[in-house]
Amino acid sequence: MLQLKKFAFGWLLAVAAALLLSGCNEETRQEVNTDPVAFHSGDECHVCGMLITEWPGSKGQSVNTQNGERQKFCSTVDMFSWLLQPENKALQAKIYVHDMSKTHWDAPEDEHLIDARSAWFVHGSKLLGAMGPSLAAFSERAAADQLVQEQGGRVLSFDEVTLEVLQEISRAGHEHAADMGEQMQHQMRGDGHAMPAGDAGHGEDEHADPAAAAEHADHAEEQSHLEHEGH
Ligand code: ZN
Ligand code: CU1
Repeated sequence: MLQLKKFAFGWLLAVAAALLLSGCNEETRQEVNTDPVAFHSGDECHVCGMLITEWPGSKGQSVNTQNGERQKFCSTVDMFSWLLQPENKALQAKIYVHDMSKTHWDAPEDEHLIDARSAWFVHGSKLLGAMGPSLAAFSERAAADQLVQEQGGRVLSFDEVTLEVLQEISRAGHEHAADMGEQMQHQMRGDGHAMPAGDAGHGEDEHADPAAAAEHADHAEEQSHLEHEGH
């Protein structure tokens, strides 16, 4: 009899412990906050390390829905280049980007972060983001179409942004950096003559060149005025 009681007690303890444990798990799961958070002045891009808020254009952030881990990105371009890596593709994550129909290209406001998976992206417009050529994000297809009409490019859904698209962007970025380098050399020489093409900018991360990067920012500023006329 005593033996049986002991057994029953032990069993009860085991059940209680199991309940407690599962209760704890339940709680940690509920604690994962997948809402978007603000970008702060010290935030660095998870991909390129640039200070995110110092650059124009749609930015991105990712929240792992399992463990709450967050990554922030200087641009939608860097966000996709991270997201499309094989090890991150299967990630269960909430992804956010700035809706450029609601906020200013130069300094996007975080209250206009939207779900990236249902957003539209304009690839190939003249708008320059943190990494040069951009993927401008919009909640509404019509707003994306409008940017294409004004500035060229084409509209892509979240799933249509592939590694091939990122390669096109990176190629365009290098050409852009090369143009910039050439222009600057012209300016420094003080002549308008064509010069041996030189390989300025080629084969170099354009971020390594602060002068070229500053040029990017200037251009993005000019262009953002166009974008905002209608608002
Ligand atoms: Zn970056
Ligand atoms: Cu960057």
